[in-house]
Amino acid sequence: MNRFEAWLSASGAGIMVKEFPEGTRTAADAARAVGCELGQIVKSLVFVAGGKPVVALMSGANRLDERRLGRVAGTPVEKADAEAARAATGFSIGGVPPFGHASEVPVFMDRDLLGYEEVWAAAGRPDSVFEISPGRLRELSNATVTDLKVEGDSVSPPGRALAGSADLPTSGEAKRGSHLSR
Ligand code: 5CA
Repeated sequence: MNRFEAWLSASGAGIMVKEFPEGTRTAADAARAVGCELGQIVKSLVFVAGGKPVVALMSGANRLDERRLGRVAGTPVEKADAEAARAATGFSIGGVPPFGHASEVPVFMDRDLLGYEEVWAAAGRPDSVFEISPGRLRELSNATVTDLKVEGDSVSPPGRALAGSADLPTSGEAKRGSHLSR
């Protein structure tokens, strides 16, 4: 039992951890293993804001806009390196859970996660995840729900939802004059 599983059983939250030998290290790996939408995977991303760690829970379909996180955190943020992420949460990247951290870390949550009935988050290891409703996720992580994504990510305009969506560049990477602009 890892420290997160110990936290879960002590919490009495009744959450079941599922292990996937094929690995759930990245959001794409986790979505493939679980057989859910990428957007249902919760990325627990560790940042440093004014020297203090903060965690952002992002839908797997979205990229985090660091300026937005900085605005809600009250000071500019930068990505924590692997050691800082581990020091703050007690877990290694690829398995950082959304709550049950080693220290009191403020948590911010991507509003888009509320659009799913159930989501899946890392359970302390790169091969384990658990299913939870976004409302319960918000409660247990004591998260502030806010808009954190790079605008233009994940939501396909009507009529474009399927055709060619795999080729769509994410907004920050969209090139002027790409084949997509008509
Ligand atoms: N288990 C999966 C799905 S729940 C998971 O933990 N995904 S994750 O997105 O929350 O964690 C991987 C993230 O860690 C990457 O998106 C990236 O933002 C971050 N990361 C990966 N490598 C590094 C690194 N060397 N230093 C800092 N951050 C990193």
